[in-house]
Amino acid sequence: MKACFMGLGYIGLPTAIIAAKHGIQVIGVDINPEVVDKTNNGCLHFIEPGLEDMLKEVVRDGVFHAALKPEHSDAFFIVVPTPFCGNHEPDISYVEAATRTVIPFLEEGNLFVIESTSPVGTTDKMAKIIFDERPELKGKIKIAYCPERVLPGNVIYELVHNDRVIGGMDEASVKIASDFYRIFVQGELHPTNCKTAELCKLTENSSRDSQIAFANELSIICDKADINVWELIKLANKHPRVNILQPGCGVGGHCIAIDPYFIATEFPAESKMISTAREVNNYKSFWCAEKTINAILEFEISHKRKPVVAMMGLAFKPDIDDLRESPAKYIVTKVIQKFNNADILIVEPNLKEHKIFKLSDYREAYCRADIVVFLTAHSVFKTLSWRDDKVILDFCGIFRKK
Ligand code: SAJ
Repeated sequence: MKACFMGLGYIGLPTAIIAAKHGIQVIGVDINPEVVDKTNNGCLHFIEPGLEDMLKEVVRDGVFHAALKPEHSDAFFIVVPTPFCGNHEPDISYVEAATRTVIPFLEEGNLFVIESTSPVGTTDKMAKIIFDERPELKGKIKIAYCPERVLPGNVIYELVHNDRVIGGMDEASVKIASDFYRIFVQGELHPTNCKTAELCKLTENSSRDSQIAFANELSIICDKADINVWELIKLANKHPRVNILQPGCGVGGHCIAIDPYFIATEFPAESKMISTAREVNNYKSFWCAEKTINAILEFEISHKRKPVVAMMGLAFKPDIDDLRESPAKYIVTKVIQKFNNADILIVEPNLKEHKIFKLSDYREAYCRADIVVFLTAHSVFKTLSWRDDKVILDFCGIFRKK
């Protein structure tokens, strides 16, 4: 069995490596020559615990190699990004480009799978592109959509143990795709059609976005009502059928902050709640920036001097170094733009340096600051003690006080 993975990013590379570890001969393809070189040298181009050792092993054993072009294989996997354009419309041009690249290498009996998060109908569109160019392959290859659902930081475990949805163009495609994933997936494989699988992936992330929006909306209500939102949610969650998530300074990352738009732009009239959840979560970041700006202005008026401000966290979620779509980064940028010559200390303990922000040590910043703004709930911040002599804006529940 030989498999070709198109895209060596956060999902494509780990999946390719796990497949290679399970006896499949794997070629990983990327358009970036640096990624290809690094990968062939056994080096990861992003952080994922445990993965680099596995990469070194499969490269050394000769079961995996990276290249700029695909090769004839039994199965092809499209695992490239699907970003969105300015108006939040999904951009499937990478999926289409990768599909067009593999078309000349497809042969009778092959399996073609899309894993990239995609708007509903993408697999059908790619099938049409394939058969327009290679009509002789109609009915002779199997086509499926099989989304991933792993959490960065726990990818090796989740790739193997999570259940997967296998959406096939027909029953035979479901069967052949399931046979492939069964080689390394210990979770259950759930058969369906392509469109349901496409919407299922978008639904999972939209569901989480909506649940976080509920928590974020509660936090704004509680602020106005002078109620501790952390205590409120803890108490409400004592109900056997209530499970409210935690508020924060908005929703970031490359999945939850993006995927709901793939439903909202395609079904604008129908997706009221999904669109509103996006608005609520975006508004929460704006609200946190305004709160910070007001706290600085109030301090200036009451103390007749500018405060030292510590902005605690830049990453989009706790204990990672990933700043993509980060609400914390957005808030820090807004505050700096407003007070460009103020004494603002920026803290991100998971980064050594940043090309735009000058970073400070978290203990020093906490000690020096008059106003402390907690944006990301990094574990190290929880080692700090509450200080009554500081203005503390705790947007992510470090101290869980009002
Ligand atoms: N967040 C909150 N409150 C919470 C939980 C999260 O504000 O109670 C925020 C985080 O701080 C972060 C954002 O939500 O800014 C997203 O973080 P996350 O940990 O919920 O999710 P991601 O983006 O790292 O990964 C998600 C996962 N999807 C779901 O949990 C439904 C993951 O399983 C997917 O594979 C991934 O998206 C993806 O690639 O689609």
